[in-house]
Amino acid sequence: MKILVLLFLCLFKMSFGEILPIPPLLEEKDGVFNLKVIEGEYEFFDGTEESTLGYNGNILGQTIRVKKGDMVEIHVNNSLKEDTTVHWHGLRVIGIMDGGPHQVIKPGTTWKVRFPIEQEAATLWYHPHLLHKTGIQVYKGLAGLFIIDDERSDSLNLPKNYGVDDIPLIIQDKRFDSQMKLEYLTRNEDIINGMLGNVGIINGVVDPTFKPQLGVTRFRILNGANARTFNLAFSDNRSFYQIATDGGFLEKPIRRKSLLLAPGERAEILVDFKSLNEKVELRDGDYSLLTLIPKDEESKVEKVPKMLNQKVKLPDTSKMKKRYFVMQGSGRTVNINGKQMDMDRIDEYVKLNEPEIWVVTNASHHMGRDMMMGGGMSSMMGNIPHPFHIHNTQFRILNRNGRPPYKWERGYKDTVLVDPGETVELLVEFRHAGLFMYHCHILEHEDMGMMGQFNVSK
Ligand SMILES: [Cu+2]
Repeated sequence: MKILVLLFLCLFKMSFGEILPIPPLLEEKDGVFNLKVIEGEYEFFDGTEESTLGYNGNILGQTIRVKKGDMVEIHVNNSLKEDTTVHWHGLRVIGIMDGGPHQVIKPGTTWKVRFPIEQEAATLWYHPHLLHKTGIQVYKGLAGLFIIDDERSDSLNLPKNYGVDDIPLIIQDKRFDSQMKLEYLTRNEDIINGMLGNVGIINGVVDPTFKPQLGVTRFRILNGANARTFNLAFSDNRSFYQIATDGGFLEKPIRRKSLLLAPGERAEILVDFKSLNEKVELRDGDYSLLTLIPKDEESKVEKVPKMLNQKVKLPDTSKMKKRYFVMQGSGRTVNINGKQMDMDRIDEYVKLNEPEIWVVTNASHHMGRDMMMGGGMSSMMGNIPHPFHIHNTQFRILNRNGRPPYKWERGYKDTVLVDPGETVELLVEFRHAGLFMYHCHILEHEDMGMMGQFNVSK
């Protein structure tokens, strides 16, 4: 597969080695963030124009950056010929502002939301969530970052210069045919695995190059792929520090050599490039996603901070209500608790501000994590890890099959990868009322019905 891809790349002489584009920060106008959903034209490879979708551009979206305590107003204008929605993934907001499948934005109309930012500093994102159409709309380009700052993130000695030493990486994969035209759901296995690509894309570009300063660089990594879980590592096996999970900073940096990131998940990492003499690659398996070349410039940050966030104190969970979710089925039969998504059915009724435990099981049987870009792609039929995402909350992972969660997943999470045969217990709490979704973040699974609705009220 790899050789095949390389052959394609050579034949087509791609935009290879292009400098990593940084999604620009979206500027407020009269106190409003304006997003226009547009149909674009975009060349992933020279001379192969694709029809894409973007927010205020041909592909992806500008980065929305806000501060805890802000009242934020966003207007989303849909200039497409089809419906869309915009979901603020990871954000705690009331149901009608959540941007799920009920908040349809009709062609030619503008959806206006206004909400306070009440949660801590984190790297969130936004993307469409239209019933049965999330997969294709994200695949065609709709995804953007939503960054929250707070006093803590401002005061920590971390790289903070956006686009210089604080680098967003939206990692995706797309599949191109022999003519390098974009494909979507053209194979039977796509229904089972979700849409896996044969080319890695970062910030909309194939195999880009980035020149980090010589010192500590921060990467805010989003897995914005439809279905692929990336196992990220550097080609020289250098270690790095994970500093944040989906919903905020970890208590302290965790030293790691690889980072498994499922669709929908984010992580922030610090990498020290002081010792970078020649190029190093950020890879998934042996597939190179991003090439890093040293820049002749010192960075301002030389050290990794010792502490990042308050100590996590979990409440006594022994008497909390437990709610059970079993992800099962495969292909067109994927479901949760035997039910497929129904817009007219509310599956769970949850009390506002009352912490409870969600017990989430992946009822597939065998281990099947051979998903790397550089690895085989055929061996995951059926027994697929499912990334479970819950709207309107940042939760804590209490345990995996009864064992404590990994050190690096003890921060706030909104998406958790559940392996076949695994059960995870999540401490959830909802601070905003309304109707929300929980679902698998393999977008084709979501589109096929692996989703349910819960109502939060007093
Ligand atoms: Cu799934």
